Amino acid sequence: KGLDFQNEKNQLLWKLMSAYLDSNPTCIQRQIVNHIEYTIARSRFNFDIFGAYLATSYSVRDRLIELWNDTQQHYHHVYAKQVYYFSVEFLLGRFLQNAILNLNLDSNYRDALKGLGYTMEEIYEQEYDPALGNGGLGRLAACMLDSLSSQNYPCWGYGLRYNYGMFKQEIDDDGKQIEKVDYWLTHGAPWQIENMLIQIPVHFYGHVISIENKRKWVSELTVIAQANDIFIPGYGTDNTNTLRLWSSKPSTEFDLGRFNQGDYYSALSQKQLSENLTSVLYPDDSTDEGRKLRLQQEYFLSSASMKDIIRRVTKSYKMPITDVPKLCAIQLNDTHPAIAIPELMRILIDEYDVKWDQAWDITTQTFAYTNHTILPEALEKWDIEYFQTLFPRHMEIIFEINWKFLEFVKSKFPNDNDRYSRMSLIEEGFVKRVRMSHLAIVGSHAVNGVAGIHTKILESTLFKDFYELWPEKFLNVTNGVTPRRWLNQANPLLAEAITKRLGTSDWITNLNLLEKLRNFADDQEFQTQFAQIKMENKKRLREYIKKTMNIKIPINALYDIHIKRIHLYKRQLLNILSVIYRYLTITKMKKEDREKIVKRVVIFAGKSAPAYKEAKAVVHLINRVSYVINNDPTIGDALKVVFVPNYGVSLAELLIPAADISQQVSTAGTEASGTGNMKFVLNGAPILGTLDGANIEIAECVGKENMFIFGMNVEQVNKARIENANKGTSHVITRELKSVIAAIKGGLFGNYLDFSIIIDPLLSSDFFCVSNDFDDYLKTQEKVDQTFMNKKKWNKMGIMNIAGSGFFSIDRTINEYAKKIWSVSPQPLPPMNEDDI
Ligand code: T68
Repeated sequence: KGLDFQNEKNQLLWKLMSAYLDSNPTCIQRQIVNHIEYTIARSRFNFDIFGAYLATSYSVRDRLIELWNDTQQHYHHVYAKQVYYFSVEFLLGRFLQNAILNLNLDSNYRDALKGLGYTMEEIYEQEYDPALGNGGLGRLAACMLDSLSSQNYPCWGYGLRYNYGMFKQEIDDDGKQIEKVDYWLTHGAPWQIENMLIQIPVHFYGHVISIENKRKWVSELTVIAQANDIFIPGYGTDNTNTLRLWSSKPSTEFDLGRFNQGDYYSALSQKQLSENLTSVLYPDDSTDEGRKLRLQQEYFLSSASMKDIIRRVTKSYKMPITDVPKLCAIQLNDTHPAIAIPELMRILIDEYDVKWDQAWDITTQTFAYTNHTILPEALEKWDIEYFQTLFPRHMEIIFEINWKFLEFVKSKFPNDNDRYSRMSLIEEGFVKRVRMSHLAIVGSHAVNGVAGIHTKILESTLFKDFYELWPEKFLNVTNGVTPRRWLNQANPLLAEAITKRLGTSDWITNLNLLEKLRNFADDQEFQTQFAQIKMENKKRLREYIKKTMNIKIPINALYDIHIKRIHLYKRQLLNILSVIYRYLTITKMKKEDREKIVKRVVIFAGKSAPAYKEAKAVVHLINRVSYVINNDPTIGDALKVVFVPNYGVSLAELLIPAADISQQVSTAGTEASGTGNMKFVLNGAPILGTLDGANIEIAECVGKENMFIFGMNVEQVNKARIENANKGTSHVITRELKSVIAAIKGGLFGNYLDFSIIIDPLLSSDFFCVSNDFDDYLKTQEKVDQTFMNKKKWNKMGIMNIAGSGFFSIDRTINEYAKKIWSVSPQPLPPMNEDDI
């Protein structure tokens, strides 16, 4: 677009490029082989499968670069308002297959590679799955990027390029989790392009001076933010957006301070620190360990991204800085990048001479904040002293924001001192701390929760004061997942069957079309097909488990899958205790009765934070139980327990399509939304779960009769917690639970002391109400078995789950953000006019 095709040189360049990017298999082979030789410098006559994978990736990347250039030029041309998604985590999963499917080049590449002696599947398996995120929040960010591109929204993801992703989880001989470093870059990173033109200085430490009535930050340490770009293709569109990940590099400039004082070695060690800034992702899901480097990482991301955006607005678009809100919508993925708020204020006021009030309007119109958790331990707070040392000017700005904010609160709620101290951005106490969530709320024009119940809890408890002040700021945007990866890619057999039934593959971008499957829920033929596909997926999983863990699991069993981060609130403990109960029951059965029961394979996967003792004990217990049960010859195939190590996106793609049911059993009121739940439903696996997070909305969409709901609701949990704390749990503990605890205490699974940290609390205050929900959980498990025996009913339930999952498409989520928060619209690339060429 905008190219002068009368110009001979342009014509030539165009022809060269078109010839290069032709999609017939011979052309693709030529591209691949050329990359073997000229990009990875191997002989084209001697390339192994890893080389083939790398070269294939480079050839796909060439196409993305092409589309990306066109897309950026187009956005620029129409002065598009862009979405900026700031997140310390992007859990992308493997890239190659997704890119090929989105570009609709599957069969072309399949044929090309076949000619070169490889299958697509083995090439895909070569790719290392980079773990640049902890869990739900990071994976949500990746789903959002897929949808933004697929729906032609102009956007940038901004994040950090960690050298070490999430640790690699291994299980030792005793069943304990051990952590191994994950230096993922050694496996090749063909998707990243280090853009040497984009290097942005980010400053730390120092002090603030006044010059002519203006404040100026004189920093002491400068670190360079190096851009690494990953191009994000959309499904069935040419629009290609960017994920820009910053990595840290020492700057070559010498900072003032230490160098000037001649303290060469200490200054140099400061520089080395800056090289380590983006070294490691902190492996904490829903806890804030308050580690110091983390705050530096957060600022590094926020400052570099903010400066990059302002450069784009003022230098590329050549628009005044006051136009930032017209051109940019910045979404904060939790509070981790909330320091971008004072950073924008600082740039506006100190560097562009904008007056405070106008700067504040610009800032609040630009930012919006998504909260992902109500767990108090996950709410970020930073010691003022440390904050002040690192960012003296930002601290001043935060105090000023706070002062003006509290004046405003006072005008609305006179004489309410308790309220002022509750709402202040600064927590008073033995150590004063900055409350990042308050900063994010005050500095944003929109605050959202990620599921209906979660938003209600935010409004009525955690952020009640803010909701009373600004009810119009709060809204709910229920999470979603991308059907591209989580159905079309992960479950190709089911995807194909759906396309056949509906007579169209449009459901991939319009998931509500799945509703039409309700008409086939009773259809014998479709039910059989559904069951066969599930069986194939189970075989695929069974082979993986055999190959990687040498555990044999039966195929004609109910696959019951519980996969997510290990956390007390997610209650893997509840599950494993009920598994023990099932085991004890089976051992007491007569042989002939044993053969009649529904066989169960209970599968767990998930990582515990390395320092989270209770979660580690849960992993240990699951593995000990698994060893005992799987090696008990009297049990046979009636029950198997598998803990699959090193959970991640690729494993999820293998596990989810093979599930008969999924476990979503968090204590009501603790899981903000959950997104795994949606992926299982989309693949036709009913939920065994509580009325928590998005499970509630899933029940509305698929029908309660198509789920297995159990346990207390939020109100009941709140009451039970008080009772448990006051009286202990002896009044709710059942005979069944007692027998389970007795077995653990008796040493059936090893030394009780290994597990007392998680079992003892069940007998006292039991904060997560495992004892309170245990009985109903067992009864509901019983119902699962009963229903499974009725194949017709079971298959119908599965199909009804798929049919009701349309609402949980991330495309619906993104459209809500776009309309209600960002005010952005799709900007599809205009079709190329052949006459121009
Ligand atoms: C998850 N949060 C929610 N946090 O737990 C989940 N926290 O219910 C929700 O579906 C999902 O977000 C998406 O909205 C997280 O994943 C973290 O990963 C995290 C990381 C660092 C510090 C705190």
